[in-house]
Amino acid sequence: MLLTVVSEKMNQHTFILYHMKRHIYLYIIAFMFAGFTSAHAQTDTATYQLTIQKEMVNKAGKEVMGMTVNGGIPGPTLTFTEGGYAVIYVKNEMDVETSIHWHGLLLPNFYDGVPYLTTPPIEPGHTQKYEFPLRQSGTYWYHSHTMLQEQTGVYGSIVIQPKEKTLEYDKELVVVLSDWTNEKPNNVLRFLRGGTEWYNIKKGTATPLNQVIARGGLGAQMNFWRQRMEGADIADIYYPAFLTNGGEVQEYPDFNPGEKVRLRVINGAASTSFWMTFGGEDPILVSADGLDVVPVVHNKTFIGVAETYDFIVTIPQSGKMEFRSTAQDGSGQTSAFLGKGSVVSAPDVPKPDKIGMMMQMAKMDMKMGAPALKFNPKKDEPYKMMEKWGMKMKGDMEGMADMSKMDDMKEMQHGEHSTPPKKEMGAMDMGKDTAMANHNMADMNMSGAEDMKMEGMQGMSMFSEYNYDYLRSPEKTNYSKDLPVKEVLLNLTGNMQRYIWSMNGIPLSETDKIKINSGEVTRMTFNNLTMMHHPMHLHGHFFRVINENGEYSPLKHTVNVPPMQKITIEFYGSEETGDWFFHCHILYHMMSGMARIVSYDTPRDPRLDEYPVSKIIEETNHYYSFNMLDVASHMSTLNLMTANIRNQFNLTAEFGWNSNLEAEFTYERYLYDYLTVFAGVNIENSVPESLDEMSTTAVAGIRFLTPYLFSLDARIDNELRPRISLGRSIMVFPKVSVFGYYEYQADLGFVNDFQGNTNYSDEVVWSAGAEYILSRNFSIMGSYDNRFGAGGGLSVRF
Ligand SMILES: [Cu+2]
Repeated sequence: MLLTVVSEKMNQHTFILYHMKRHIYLYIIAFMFAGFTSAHAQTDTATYQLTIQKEMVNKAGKEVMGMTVNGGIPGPTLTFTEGGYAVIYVKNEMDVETSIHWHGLLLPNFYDGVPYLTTPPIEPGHTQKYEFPLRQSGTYWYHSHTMLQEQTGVYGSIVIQPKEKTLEYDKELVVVLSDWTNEKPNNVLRFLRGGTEWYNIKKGTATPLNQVIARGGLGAQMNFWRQRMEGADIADIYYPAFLTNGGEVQEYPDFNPGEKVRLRVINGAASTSFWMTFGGEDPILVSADGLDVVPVVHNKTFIGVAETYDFIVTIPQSGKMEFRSTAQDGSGQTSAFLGKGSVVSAPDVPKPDKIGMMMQMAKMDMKMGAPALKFNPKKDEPYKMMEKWGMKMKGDMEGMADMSKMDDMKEMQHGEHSTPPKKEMGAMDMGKDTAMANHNMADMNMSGAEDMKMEGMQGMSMFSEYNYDYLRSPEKTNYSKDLPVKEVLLNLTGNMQRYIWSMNGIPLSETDKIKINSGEVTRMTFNNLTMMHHPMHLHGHFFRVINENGEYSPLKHTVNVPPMQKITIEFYGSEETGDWFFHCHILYHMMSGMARIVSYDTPRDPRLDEYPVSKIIEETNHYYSFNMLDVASHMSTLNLMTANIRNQFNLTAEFGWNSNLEAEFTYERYLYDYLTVFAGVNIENSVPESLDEMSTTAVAGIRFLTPYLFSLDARIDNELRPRISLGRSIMVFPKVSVFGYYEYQADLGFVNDFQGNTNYSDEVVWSAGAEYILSRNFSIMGSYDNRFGAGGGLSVRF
């Protein structure tokens, strides 16, 4: 049967035949319309040819190597008609493998385009044919699903026109939003793994201690540090440009005053979510993730990574309207202008207040720092994890009890509500919400019980501007109550310091598939235990995002889960074959383990025999290297580190110009986020200030990240000498970090005690210093080390 599906001769008619065996009712329909279908199958086929190439492109002031589709970034818009048939040939003219995933389309599993999981990769020089019937209409997109290629340009739009037009408008415009880096995406991920602070400094979103103290946030900062968190976080990566259809600014003068234009907006960014705002008359939001919603006037609208929204806008009588997309962290924006004349500006979106958020969150009853890596990944205990970490809902319930929100809250407790009820942000009071929230954060000065209530409220309302309550399906989307329901709880977990992302404390590489069944409703609850938003995308299905519209909750393919919030989705097991990918659509999170395979547990397609699924799983567990070299007047230090999710290799060498040397190689294994065991070899000069005699010892011990973020190292060497050390670095001013290190080694004389003396000796090493960060790769540093003395020099990160 599967062979029939791939047959070159396949058309819609055979597709229906394929389904006949599975559905009797479909059989009857197919029989009735068989003649009609086959007669039209040929004429409704739209064929496209896409060619992917490596090309030098200049998107942000610098020529860099990008990947283009048919010579462009983004690639061309593929236009189809609902009920038709798509045939797409994708040619890979690059020297590396690639793939194309058709994001949001309901299609046969084999054509979903996730390499090694559902579809063979497109090898260099090869062309792959994709073909599928078009079962839906709306705005969708396509992108490479091979590692980080999407960041370099492999994405484009898909428009499927409905069989019958349901909305009134004059013209259409497709808008693909994206983010652009001049760095190689692999280097971006490497630096994130290395714990770089540069991206936040570069974008002005770092929150150094002096600013935190100036805001009166030291207590909140201590609370965060105690829970091993640095602070609130919105986006990790610095982008020199955000793009609208491939440019920072786009002009579309060919629209006339009064015309109604359907804007089909797609967020094709690798890791950036945007606030969309519109100049002139408020737009009407008409569809979300390709599917119609009850039209609603809605100006400032959030678009998570991989989501799509359609709006109908009216071109102003005089001037050109601005459609602006502001990066969620306020680090940049991109605009399209529709029409001619003077600019009718879109409203500004205030920059989020990270310190304010941190202060507000610190007041809430919640436990942060859930592990991204569980001690025992074989033991999946999501409910225990939810109880232990995150927002303490019970407290919130009590706090809310007399605030006339009880009914909503009860529903929420039962998973009926994804996000807290709130006043919908109208188009008119745009920006006010944020301003008010900031005001509350800064001026909270209440007493006792009232304070507690407010904390509950604010805990809920803090991220309420991200809820989906304005999306209402025109038709009921709920499932029959008679259907069996399978509950799945996924705590979204992550570790910012190491940049590891996972679910339930388990990254993709350490877990099995999530089993789902045909004819069953799967109800998934996402409980975000991290400081970041995660746009979760399920391939091959639409799911209900449960919101205040109950039975009319909207259907989506991607849902954004705000920090420390819960969202419940439901979908019906309607696809009968195969495994589907399910992941956070922030590319760097997906590539760091925040992904799963959702499986109907059907036999694997034999066409994938040569392409083991382990390949795509291993890709999320690569080794990345991060190195540092300090060259100073008193000493030089070299740190080489290479790590995947559980394993790390370190080579450290310190050399003082006064002839002191210490070098060490260790292998280290993460038992969970904060605890590693390690073993290795240490070499140092045995007589101070002389390199004549070196002593080599084997060392073994543990490293532990303590509350308040101190790195503790406790070890013993083969002469049974224990040693303990503690280190910490803090950004105190913008670009300025201070660091300190203390080490104590005791020699209890257990070994080498030939004379019978119980000679006790000890050794203390300490150092302290400061560093001024110049760029991603360079810092100026000065330090004092009790072995090497004082000095200054340059730090290089590479
Ligand atoms: Cu994520």
